[in-house]
Amino acid sequence: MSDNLSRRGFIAGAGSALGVAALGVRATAAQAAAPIADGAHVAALVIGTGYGGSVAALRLAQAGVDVHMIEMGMAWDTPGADGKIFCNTREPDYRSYWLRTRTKAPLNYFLGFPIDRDIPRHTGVLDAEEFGGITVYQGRGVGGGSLVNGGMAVTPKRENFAAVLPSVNADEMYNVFYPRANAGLGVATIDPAWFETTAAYQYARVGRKHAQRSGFPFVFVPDVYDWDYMKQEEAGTVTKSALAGEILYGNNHGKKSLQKTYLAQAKATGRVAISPLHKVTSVAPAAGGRYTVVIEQINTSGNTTATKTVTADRVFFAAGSVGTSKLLVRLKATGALPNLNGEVGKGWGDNGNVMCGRANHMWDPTGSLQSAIPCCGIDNWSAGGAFAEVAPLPTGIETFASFYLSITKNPNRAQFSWNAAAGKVDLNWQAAWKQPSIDMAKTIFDKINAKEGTIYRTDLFGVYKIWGDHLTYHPLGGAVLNKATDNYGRLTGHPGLYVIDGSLIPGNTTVNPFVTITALAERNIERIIATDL
Ligand code: FAE
Repeated sequence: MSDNLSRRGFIAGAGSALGVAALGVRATAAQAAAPIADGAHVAALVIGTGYGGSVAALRLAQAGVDVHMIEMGMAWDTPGADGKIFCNTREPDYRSYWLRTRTKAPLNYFLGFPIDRDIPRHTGVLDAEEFGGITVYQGRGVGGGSLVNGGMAVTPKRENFAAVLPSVNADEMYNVFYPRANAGLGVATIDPAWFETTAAYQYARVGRKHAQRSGFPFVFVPDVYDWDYMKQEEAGTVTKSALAGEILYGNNHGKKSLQKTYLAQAKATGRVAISPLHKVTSVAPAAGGRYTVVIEQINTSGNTTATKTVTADRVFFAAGSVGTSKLLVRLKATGALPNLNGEVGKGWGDNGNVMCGRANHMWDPTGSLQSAIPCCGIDNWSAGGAFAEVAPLPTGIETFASFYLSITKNPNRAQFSWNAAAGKVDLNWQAAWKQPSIDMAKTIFDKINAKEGTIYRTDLFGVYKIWGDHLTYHPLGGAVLNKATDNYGRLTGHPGLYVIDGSLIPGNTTVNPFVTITALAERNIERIIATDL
């Protein structure tokens, strides 16, 4: 498509936005509330409502472009019979898992006993998506991963950035786009004085003591949780949320999910509509440089209730690393998007995630009250290739356990490929590929155990199983920047298609990923708006 043609496409879209605006605020609000109609035409269609999608929607709308966001998960704006939108980590119900009849908790044993339980099949908020060698946890719903994650909002150390995104100008990122992302997300750090005194972070202070006695740098980690709200939770003046174990299946109060930040701002422009319980199944070129997008509307049992075909001038893939990779690999292999290049599906990594617990002595309790929001970590990246979050075990009872999620420099990368016989996309990650992560995590915890005279917990991931090495929370890659796309996320071979989520990042961010996903999206959309509109 020529520049002129692409500009015409966007102007047509902007024109329809002006038409809606001329009808007044009520028409705009009605447009925002209604799901997308069969046969509709939109200027910009965004697949997914996580970090990348939310940044794209807000910035496009601010530039005057009408945006429709398509989200396969639920809206998560209506309380259930118990008055709560989300269920508690300790009492998973129909709201917890995406289309499963039994929970699949990341930490699935306690004292050696399995803790998973039966639940009704429902479009719940957490997807435990199983591939041959790994279970990939992802958020489902308006807000994507921000609905279920710990909110740890970490900017990588500048000296590590070249390994994270080698083709991106680090000066621009650290001077402009990381600050913009942190501001947009509402990132803040715990009050250090409160940290020293609150019972809710005794587990973190024990984690710090053990790290420092073994000579490891201990760092506070910023978060998007409202820290003042958490203080009020402790004081008993507001409804408890982080201090009541709300996290993995959604947080009802203090966490600033995307619904409260980027998406709230995007909706306030009047130009952004969202269709929840709608899943994109196909994108293919149409006449006039546009794209035909096929969307299945589903009910809360996951059954398709309608199939809609719409057209869009621009399509932004923001379905997350797994969602975007699966779509692109299938659409290339089945001929819908034949010009995508051979890099599509490659470069996928697990951010080196591995979990473990340590058994503390009886005189080192970690506390029965544990804030579900982590606030600190142990940095052994340069010496041992591991950054370990001191994570909570918010069971409500004293466990004498210290629990950690390590992010490691695991070099293994997997590839998504189309399995025509089975009609699905496979990922060739091997379970044994976690061994480098275990070895790197051991550079921290073997030393701490030796110093403290303690041992690993063997009862949290099975019977006599030390390592939580079967999963990741941080899928990254599959449509890597400057390989499957150009250096700003434009998919090669199909002008008007963009990738703007975690699939751009080649497998590792050295720390928790969403700040980098957000900052990269801010960088790319600024360029796309300036040059492609
Ligand atoms: P993401 O947020 O996953 O959004 C993609 C959206 O697209 C989802 O809402 C999907 O439902 C939707 N979607 C997928 N396919 C389709 C389709 N075909 N049609 C329509 N919609 C579709 O993508 N990261 C941190 O930095 N700090 C943390 O503390 C942290 N904790 C985590 C804890 C848990 C339990 C989990 C699961 C993740 C955690 N993460 C954390 C990772 C973080 O949430 C993740 O990297 C980002 O959410 C990825 O952002 P994307 O925009 O790539």
